[in-house]
Amino acid sequence: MRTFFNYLIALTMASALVGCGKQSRSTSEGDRTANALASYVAPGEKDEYYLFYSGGHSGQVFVAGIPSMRHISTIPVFAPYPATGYGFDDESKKMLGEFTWGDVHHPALSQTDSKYDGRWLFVNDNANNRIARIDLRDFKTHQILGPIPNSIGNHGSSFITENSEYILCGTRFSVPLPKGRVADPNDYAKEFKGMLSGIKVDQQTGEMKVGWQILTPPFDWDLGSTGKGPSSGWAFWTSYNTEMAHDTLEVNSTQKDRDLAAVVNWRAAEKAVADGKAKTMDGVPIIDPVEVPGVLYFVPIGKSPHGMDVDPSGKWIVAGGKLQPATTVLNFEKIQAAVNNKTFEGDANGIPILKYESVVEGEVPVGLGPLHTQYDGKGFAYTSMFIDSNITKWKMPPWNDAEKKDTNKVVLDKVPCHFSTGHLVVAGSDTKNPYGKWLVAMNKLSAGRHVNVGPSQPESSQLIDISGEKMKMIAEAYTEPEPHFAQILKVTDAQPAEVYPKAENKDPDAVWEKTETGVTRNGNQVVAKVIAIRSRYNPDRIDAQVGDDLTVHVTNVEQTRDMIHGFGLIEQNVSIVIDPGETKTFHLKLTKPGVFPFYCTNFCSALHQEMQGYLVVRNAGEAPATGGASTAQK
Ligand code: K7E
Ligand code: CUA
Repeated sequence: MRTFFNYLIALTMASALVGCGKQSRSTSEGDRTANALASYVAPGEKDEYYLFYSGGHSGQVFVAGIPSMRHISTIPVFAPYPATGYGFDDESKKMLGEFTWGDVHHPALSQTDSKYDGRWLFVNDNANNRIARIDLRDFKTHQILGPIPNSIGNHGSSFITENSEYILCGTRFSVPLPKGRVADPNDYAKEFKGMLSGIKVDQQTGEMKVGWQILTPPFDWDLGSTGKGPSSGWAFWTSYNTEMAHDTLEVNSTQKDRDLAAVVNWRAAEKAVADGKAKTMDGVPIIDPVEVPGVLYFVPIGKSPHGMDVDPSGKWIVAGGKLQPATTVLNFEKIQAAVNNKTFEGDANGIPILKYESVVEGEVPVGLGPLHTQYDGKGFAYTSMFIDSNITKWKMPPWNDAEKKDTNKVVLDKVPCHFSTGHLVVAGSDTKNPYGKWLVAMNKLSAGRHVNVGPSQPESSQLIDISGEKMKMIAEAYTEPEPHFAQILKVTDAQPAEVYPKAENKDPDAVWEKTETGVTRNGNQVVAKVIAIRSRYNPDRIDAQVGDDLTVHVTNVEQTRDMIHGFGLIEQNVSIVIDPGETKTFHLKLTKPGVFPFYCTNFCSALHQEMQGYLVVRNAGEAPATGGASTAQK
C-alpha cells in the first residue's frame, strides 16, 4: 500500500515539475493570437459571465469575469475583510460570531426549475459547520447559519435542490453525538456518527434554517449532487472511509476496492419527518434510516471516490474514483428499479446496498485520479484528473454496443492542465440547460508558472474553450488560496443594484439631513448619528469619556454609483465601509483617553484626504472644552 502511494505522489510531483523554471511556450504563434482574442475584453467592454470561485480557507468568495479571467471583486463570507468593512460593523460581526475564519468549498447558485434564477449564492464552511447566503442583489453575505447541530466537517455541501427547497449537506468527519459527548476514537465504528442534513430555504427571502437530519454510519461523506428530472427528489454523496478507520486513514481507509456512496430520497426524508417518524437531538428532527426504510440506500463505487455529479438530464450520475483509473457511471432508472425490486447485495449497518451490477451503466477509463465531472448539455462529460493533470472529455451514454463493450471508445480528448486539477466547472453544468462554451480548471499547484512570489504560491485556474470537438486551452489566471469549486452565471441572469435606494433603507438609525445628525448621551451610552457625503462627515467631532459605550451609525447619503465612503478610526481597530444609501453601525467600549482621528478610507473625491474628524475621549469627570458630549453637535 505504502509503495502505491509513494508511486502516486511521485507521479504528482513529476507532472508538477514539468513546468518548473521553464519558459515553455506550449502554444503556436497563430494559436496565441486566436487565444488572446478569445479571452480579450477590451477596455470599456465587459465580461459575459461571472465566475464565483470559492476562496477555500481564506473564508471568502472571489468574483472573476469570463472570458477575461480578471478578478473583479472579493465577497467576504467567513472572515473579516477590512476592504469592505466586513467583520467590523455590528451586523457582520454578529454574523461571524466567535469565528474569524471558515473554509469555503462549494458555492451553489439558487435554482428554480433546475435553472439558475440569479437570486442567491450559497456556500459551505468545511471548518466550522456553517452555510452562508450571499444575496446577488448586492453581492454581500446576508446570513450565516450554524454551527449546524449534530454536524462536524460540513464539506459535502452546499448542494441545492432543483427549486432551492433545500441545501443538502454531508459530514466529512464523524464524532460522538450529540456534540460535546466524549467517546474513545478506538470505539469509532460504534460510537461515532455521520450526518446528512437538509437545510430548509425560505423561497421568498432565502432565509435558511435546519430542516432535518439523517443519521449515518461514520463514513467520511464526500462530494455530492442533487437530482433533477427523473432523479428529482433524490441526492447522492460519495464516501471514502467505508472501512470506518479512525487513524492513519491514508492506509486504513483505502483497504476496500469499493466504497459506499449514499443514495438519498430526500422527499421521503421530508415526509418521514412530517409523519412524526423523527427523533429530536439538539433541537433537530433526526431520521434513523434503519428504522425508516426508503430514505437511504448505499451503492458501491470504486475506489476512494471523490466527486459525484448528476448530469443535466438527471438520468446519469458520475463518480470519480481517486484510486481507480475510471469514472463510474450510474443509471438512475436502474437505481430506481433496484430500489423497487429490492435488488440488494446485503447491507451495511442495516442500510441496504444496491447491487453494483444492477445500477451501473459502465466504467469509463478516463485516466489516473479522476475527481469531478461536469457536463456541457450536449452529451459530453469533462472529468478533472488530479494525477494525470488534465481534463478528459468523454461521451455520455447512451452508448452503442461497441462502446459498451469497450468504453475506451467513448474517451474523446484530453487537455493538459498545470497542475493537478481539483475541481473544474462548466458553465451551468448543474442546471438542466448548461451554457456550455467555457470550462475552468481549478488547479491545485501552480508550481512556478507565474513570476516568482516566494514559497507561498497562488492557485492557478485555466480557461478552456469547449465549444468545439477538441478542447482548447485559452488562458490562465491566479487566485489566493484556494478555489475548490465555482459557479458560472451569465451576467444577464443577475440584476444587482448599483446603489441602495434611499427609499429602501429601513435602518431606524439612518440620518439623511444635517438636522438629524448629532451625538447624544444617556448615562454612559453615547450615540452618534453621522452622515458621510463627499467630502465630509457630519458631525466631524464626537465627544465621549473613558468608560463610555459608544455607538456610531454612519449613513452614506449618496445615491451616485461607486461613491463609497469609509470610516477608519485610528488605534481603535475600526474599519467600516458604507456604500451609497447604506447605514452601518459599530460599537466601541472606550477604554483609553486621547484624541482619535477618523478618516474616509475609500478615495472618493479630490478632497477625499480632507474627509476626516475626531473622536475626543476624556477621562471621566474632565469637563469638555467645548459643547460637551451630552450636547448634540450640529
Ligand atoms: Cu470539492 Cu477541493 Cu472540497 Cu474536490 S473538494 S478538489
Ligand atoms: Cu469619502 Cu473618501
